[in-house]
Amino acid sequence: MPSRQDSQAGNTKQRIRNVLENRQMSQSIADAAIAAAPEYVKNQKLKQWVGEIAALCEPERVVWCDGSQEEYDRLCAEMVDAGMLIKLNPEKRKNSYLACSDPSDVARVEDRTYICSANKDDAGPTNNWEDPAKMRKTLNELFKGCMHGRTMYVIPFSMGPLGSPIAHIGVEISDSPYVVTNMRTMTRMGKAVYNVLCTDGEFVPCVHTVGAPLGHGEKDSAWPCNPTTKYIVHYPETREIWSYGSGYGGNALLGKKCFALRIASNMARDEGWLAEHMLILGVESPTGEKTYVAAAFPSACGKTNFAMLIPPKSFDGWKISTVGDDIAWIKPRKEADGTTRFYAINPEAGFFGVAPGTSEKTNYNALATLKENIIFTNVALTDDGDVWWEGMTKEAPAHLIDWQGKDWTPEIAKETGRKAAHPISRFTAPASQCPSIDPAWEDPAGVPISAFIFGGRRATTVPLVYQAFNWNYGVYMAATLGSETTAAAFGAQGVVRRDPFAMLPFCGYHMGDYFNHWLKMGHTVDQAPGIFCVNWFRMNEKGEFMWPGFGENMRVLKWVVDRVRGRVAATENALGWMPQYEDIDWTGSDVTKEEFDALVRIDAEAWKTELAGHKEWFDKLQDRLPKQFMLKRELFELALSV
Ligand code: SAT
Ligand code: MN
Repeated sequence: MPSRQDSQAGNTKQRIRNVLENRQMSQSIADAAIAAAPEYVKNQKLKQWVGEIAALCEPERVVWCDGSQEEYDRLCAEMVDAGMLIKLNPEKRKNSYLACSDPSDVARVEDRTYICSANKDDAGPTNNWEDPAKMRKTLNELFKGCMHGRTMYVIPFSMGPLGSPIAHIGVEISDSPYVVTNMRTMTRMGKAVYNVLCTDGEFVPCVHTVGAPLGHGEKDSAWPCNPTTKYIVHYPETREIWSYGSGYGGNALLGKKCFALRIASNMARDEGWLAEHMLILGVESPTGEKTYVAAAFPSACGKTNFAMLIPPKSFDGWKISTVGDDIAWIKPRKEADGTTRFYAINPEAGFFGVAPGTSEKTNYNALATLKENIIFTNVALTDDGDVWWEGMTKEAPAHLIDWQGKDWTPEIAKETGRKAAHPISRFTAPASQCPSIDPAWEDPAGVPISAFIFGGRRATTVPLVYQAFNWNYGVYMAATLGSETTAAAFGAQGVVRRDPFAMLPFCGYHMGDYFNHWLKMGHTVDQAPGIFCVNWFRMNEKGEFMWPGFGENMRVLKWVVDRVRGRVAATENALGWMPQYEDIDWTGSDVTKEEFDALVRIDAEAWKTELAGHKEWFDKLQDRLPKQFMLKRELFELALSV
């Protein structure tokens, strides 16, 4: 019988052997991953990182994506075979697919989203925080072997036109072919990125897994994800993103909210630029004069519609063009004449838009964008192999397969209230297919921004439009931007949620620091853009919208453009500068002076409540709030009481 000491020594030896074997196995997985890289991948840091992630996740194989049409078609065909995608009828919707997600994986998961800065205070009170060392330990355990039985894809992408001085590179590693195909539409993805990356270029590493390893011979599900464990993690100091457990939208397409907003907002603060949750549009006058504006709206405020607005018929010769529908990266740049202005790019290459409510009537351009090369997610399937969603047509088709794969008829809907499409079902569409796309949308230099617009959904209090007195007042206005919850999204109707700059879930650091950064950025340009607030959603006593919205918003937009061009009057009041009825172009409209006056009326009582709301909101950010905000709030109070 061996002694106790002998067996202890034996155990130790075995353990050492195991460690060495594991290390060897890890090394050979890493070597194989690196060996799979095409010869045009020259960046050593990238190769080493891919090797490390492969060793951790232990995928069955590694594929370095080239972004080609062949690759896209092959992956789609594989997903069709696996039951993950349905190919739509090519006569109705050429080269387009429908994906239906697991019902547990249908939206971004804000309560599982973390900003893991070294110092908790740097993440601020509006973000979830965890100690980075602790989070790394948690994730290391979760990611160990998480890609068993799956292919690990290496997805190189540029946020912004390749090589643009405003653009940045990321590389996403993912075990989801759905992510690869969506990233190809949403970003500039593929081989050409390696030319920019060269041998030692910088990139933001993004690691994603659906968190559903497969056992030997185990059949995959149609939408693999982890139903119980999800983490969307950002390390702002080291500019890393780690995402576990979800295959959906912003949780998984890491170039979008994770990189282009949460990580980029950190880069922007450190480097002196702005990474914003804004659309960018161009306004062209009949004389060909072009003015670009960037606008931020919280969700459910018609942001995509505004980005693709079609002016009313009476605005003959005026054109709106779309540069971006969701995100803007904005950097100050010195022009040849010595003046410094803000230039903006849309870092994305596609639209990941909400389908329900989109129709030829509400957004003709969006619908025209969706003719071909689209991936739909969670919409309904028609009997002739096309898609449908609530609000697409006035009459619903007589029969559909809903987003959960069940039979659906208008009668069933009436009885059960069951929607055919998920309320935030999506389309992934190439921006280039949008009829209103701006000719300069891919200009590496970006487009010059003349105005910022901020708008929320407010039934009362906030006027149709006003211009802030100056940059600092504008920053205050944007910092206190509020929007009322819609029943569909949050259960309770009419509660004002503060959504500063529409960035609440997307700012990757302390909101107070973010406001200070905006204040500072006003000084980096020679003439700061005008800042405007709009509200398309004011209601009368009967609960009816007072403003027609949609294309009619052009009337307000024209006033904004004329203001920054210095050719239209405005009247000063307690909030800022506001148009009188005669300052707006009403040709072809039946809005009366009385109606307009009601739309811009400032109700002092309502504003008292509003300012109390600002105080409550500021109290949360107290330690890092710009000092001048409290003063400004008091000045508003004084101005409103006279
Ligand atoms: O899912 S995304 O983050 O891409 C879109 C959204 O929720 O705003
Ligand atoms: Mn958005």
